[in-house]
Amino acid sequence: MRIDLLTIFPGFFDGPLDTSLVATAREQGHLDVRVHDLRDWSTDRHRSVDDAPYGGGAGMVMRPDVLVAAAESIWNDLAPGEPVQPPLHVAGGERPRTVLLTPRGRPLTQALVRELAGEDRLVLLCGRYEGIDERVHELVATDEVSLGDYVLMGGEVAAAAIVEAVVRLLPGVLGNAESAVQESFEHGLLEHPHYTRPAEFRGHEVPEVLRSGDHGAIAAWRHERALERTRAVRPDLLEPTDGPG
Ligand code: JCH
Repeated sequence: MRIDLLTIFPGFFDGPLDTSLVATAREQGHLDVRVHDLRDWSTDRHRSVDDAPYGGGAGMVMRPDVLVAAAESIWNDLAPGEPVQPPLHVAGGERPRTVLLTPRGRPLTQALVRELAGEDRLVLLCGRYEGIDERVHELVATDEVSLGDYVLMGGEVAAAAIVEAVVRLLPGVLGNAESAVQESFEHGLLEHPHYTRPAEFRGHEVPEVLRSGDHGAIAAWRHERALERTRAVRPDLLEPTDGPG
């Protein structure tokens, strides 16, 4: 899969993209991630990407000209400033899935992550300031996604979350053992508790059943603990119509 990230803080992604499984996925060729500085599509000598809001009010808004130009370049695999031929999207097809991170978007769920992981290409557009000109929502975004009901300072943290969640679903990225575990977690319950050595630590013991070698009993215990935890902190997940899919 190829993922293009558009941001005014390209350095933000140095950590997330060079760490752990994401770094390995890139080295092994499962993932081609490219980070682009939105200012490269600015046309004035100050490289500005924002402007004052029509109608007044505090703060600044991201400009549609810069963001639309950036998206069109990326869709067509062109460098900043290279002219884009009409019809202004990828020749011979649809534009790639282009996700605008925003607190007003559809909440990120494992179901959406699975859907995004099935794409050949993703474009993740990170705004800053008080928001993004509405024409960018209309002309660029195929999806508007929120990380959750709280306000971040920009889209970068949400984009990094999408990259991690999507990359671990790419074929070949997780080993077989981890993939099998993942399937069970995707059935809509929170995780059961995990333990490693020692069997007793500061007076806290590993439950006897986990040391029994009885795999049926272990599976039943884990399912009970998962249900218990889900009931306590996320009862909404147990509603048949309202789960993560
Ligand atoms: C963002 C901001 C006040 C936005 C600018 C771009 C995503 N789940 C989630 N929370 N926050 C975001 C997000 C994504 C992109 C941007 N901001 C800051 C500040 C706003 O209005 C209340 C909107 C926040």
